[in-house]
Amino acid sequence: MTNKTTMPRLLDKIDSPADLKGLSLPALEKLAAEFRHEIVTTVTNTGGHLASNLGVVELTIALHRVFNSPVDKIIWDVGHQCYVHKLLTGRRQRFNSLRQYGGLSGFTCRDESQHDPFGAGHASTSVSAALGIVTARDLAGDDYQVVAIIGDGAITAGIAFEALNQAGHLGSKLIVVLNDNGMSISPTVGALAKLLRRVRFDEHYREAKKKGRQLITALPMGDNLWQFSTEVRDRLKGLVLPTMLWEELGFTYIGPIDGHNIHELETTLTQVRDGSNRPTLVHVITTKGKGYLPAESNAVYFHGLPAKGGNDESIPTYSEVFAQTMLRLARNEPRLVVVTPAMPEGNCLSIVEAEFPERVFDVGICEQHAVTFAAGLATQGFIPVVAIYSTFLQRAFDQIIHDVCIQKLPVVFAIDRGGIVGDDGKTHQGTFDISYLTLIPDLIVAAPKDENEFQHLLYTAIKSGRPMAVRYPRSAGLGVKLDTVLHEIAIGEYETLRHGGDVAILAIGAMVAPAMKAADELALRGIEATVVNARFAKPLDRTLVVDLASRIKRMVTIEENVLSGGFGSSVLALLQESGLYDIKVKNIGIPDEFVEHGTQAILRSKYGLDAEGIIRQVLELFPDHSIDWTGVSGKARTA
Ligand SMILES: Cc1ncc(C[n+]2csc(CCOP(=O)(O)OP(=O)(O)O)c2C)c(N)n1
Repeated sequence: MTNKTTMPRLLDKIDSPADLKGLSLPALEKLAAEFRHEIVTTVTNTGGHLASNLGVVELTIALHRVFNSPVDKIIWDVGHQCYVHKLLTGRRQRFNSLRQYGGLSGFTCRDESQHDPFGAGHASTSVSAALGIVTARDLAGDDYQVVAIIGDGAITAGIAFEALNQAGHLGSKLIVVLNDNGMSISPTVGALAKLLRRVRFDEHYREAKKKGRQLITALPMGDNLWQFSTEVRDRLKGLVLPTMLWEELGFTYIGPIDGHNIHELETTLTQVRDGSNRPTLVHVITTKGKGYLPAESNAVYFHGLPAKGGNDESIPTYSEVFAQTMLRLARNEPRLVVVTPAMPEGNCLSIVEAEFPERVFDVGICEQHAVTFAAGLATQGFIPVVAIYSTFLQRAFDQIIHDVCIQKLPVVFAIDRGGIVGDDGKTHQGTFDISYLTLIPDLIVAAPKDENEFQHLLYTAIKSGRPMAVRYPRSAGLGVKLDTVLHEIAIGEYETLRHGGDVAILAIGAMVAPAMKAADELALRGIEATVVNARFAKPLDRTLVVDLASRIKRMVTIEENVLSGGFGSSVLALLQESGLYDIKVKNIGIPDEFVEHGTQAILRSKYGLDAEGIIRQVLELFPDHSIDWTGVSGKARTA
C-alpha cells in the first residue's frame, strides 16, 4: 500500500459526514486508500483491531453518504470496526490517541460522540439495540433510519437471533447490514457460516444473481426496484435456499453485494433506505484486512494487534501455559474436552486442536451456550474445560448457576484476562469475576500466584470432580520454572510466603508478586509483613485468616477485582462472623467505577495495585508509626 505524502490529503478535509457528500467516485476511492493508510500507520503503533477496520472502509463511506448520522442511527456491532467511522465523525485529530489512557476508545462509545448512538465492545448486541431504537422511533412518531452492521461472526450469537426473531415479528423498518467476511477472529464456525459460504461461493447463485442484476439495470430509471427484486428473489428461490432463511425470519433479503464497491453499496443502500418499510437484511461481502496484504493474507493475526513494544516474548503468557497444560492433561485424560466461544486464538488452543481436533469445540460467539454445552458433556462423564475471557463469561452468569452449580457438575472454568486487561477498556476489564463467582454456592474459585502454580491449579480443577474456576491474568508469567510433574493443591489451603508480626497481607492471583515486593520495601521501613498467597477466593482458608487476624491485628487484602463483593469483602465477613471486631483491615482493589482504557501499568498504578500503591496503602494502617517516607509517592499520606 502506498500513500503519496506530497499530495494534499482529502482526509484532512473530512471533519464530518457532510464533507463526504459532494465527492466524486474517484475522490471517494482515493479517500478510501487514505483511510487505510491512516489506520495502518496508527494501529501498528497504538495497537487495535486492524483487519476488521480495513475490511469496512468502503462500507463505512457508503453508509455515511447514504444515511444522515447522527439523525439516522448507525450501530456497529462489537464496535471494533468503527475506526473509519471515528475518522469521519470529528475524531480524526485525536485518532493517534486511540486506546491510549485518556484518549479515544477502541470501540463505539456514547460518551465520545453523538455519532455513536450505542456503545459496544462485546459482540452481537447491535440488532437488539437497533430494534429498541426503531421501536422508540415508531412510538414517538419519528421517521429516521436505523442501521445495524453485524459481522458473520457476531451474528452466530443467540442474542442476535433473539433480536432478528422479534424484528421479524414487529415488522418495522430496520436495516441490518450483514458484513460477511467469512471470519470471526478465526474462521467463523457453524451451520450458519456454512450457509453464508454457500451464498458467497455458489456458482449457480452468482450466475443467477448476475442475470437478475442485468434484468434490473435494463429497466427504465425510477421503476419500482422492490417489484423487481422480488421477481429476482422468486427466480432465485429454487436455486438458492440459503437466502430464504432471512425471508422466513421476516426480512427482505438483498445481496450479496460487493462490499468494496462504493457505487454498488451506495446504490443498494439508497434503494433500501427509500424502499420497503419492512425489516431488511443487506448481505455485504467483504475481505478482512482489505488493501493491506499482510492483513489480507493473515487476518487472524491482524485481527487485533498489540501496541508497539509489547510484552517480553521469552516468557510464556498465562494463555500459553494454559494451552500447554491442557495438552499435557488431555494426553492422559481421555475425558478432557475444551470448549471455547470463538476465542481459540486468544486462548492459544491451536496446539491442543492440532493433536485432539475432536476434543476442542469452538462454539461461536455463544458464551451462554458454551457453558450449558459443557454442562451437558459433564452429565455424561466428560470433564469439560470452558476456556473463556473473564469479561465474556459475564454473559453466562445464569448458566453457571442454573446449569452447572445447582447440579454440581464438574465443569472447569479457565478464566483468561482476569483483572485489568488494559487497552480494550471498560467493556473488557476482567474485574468482576471474583465477585460474581464467589457468591455462587458449590463453586470453587482459585487464582494462581504464578504460571507454575497455575498448571497445578488446572490439574487440581480437573481432578476435583466439582465445578471450579481458575482465573488468570492477561500477561506473561513471572518467568518461574514449570514443574514437570503436576500435583493437586488442597482446596482452600493458602500458602504463607513470608512471616512478619506487624501486618498480614493476603494477596490473590497476580497481586501476590507486587505484595511480596511491597513487603520487602516495608521491611526496609521497619514494618514486618506476613504475606499470604490466598490462592482460593472461595473457599477461604478460614483457620489461617482467623489465626493471623487474631495475632497480628492488622490485615490487608489485595485483589485485582472490584472491592464490592470481592475477596476482601469475604475476608471482612469472616472476621465479623468470627467476632474479630477490633482488627484494622484495609481492602485494596478496584473502587466502584468502570475502569478506562490504558496500559495495565498505568491502570494498576492509578488504583494502587502495584508495589508502590500497596506500600502507600499499608502505611495508612500505621499512622503513629515512625516511618521513613522517602521514596513513597506524595499521594501516600492520605491517612
Ligand atoms: C461476547 C463477545 N465474545 C467475544 C468477543 C471477542 N471478539 C471480538 S471481535 C470478534 C469476532 C467478530 O467477528 P465478526 O462479527 O465477523 O467481525 P469481523 O471482525 O470479522 O469483522 C470476537 C469473537 C467479543 N467482543 N464479545
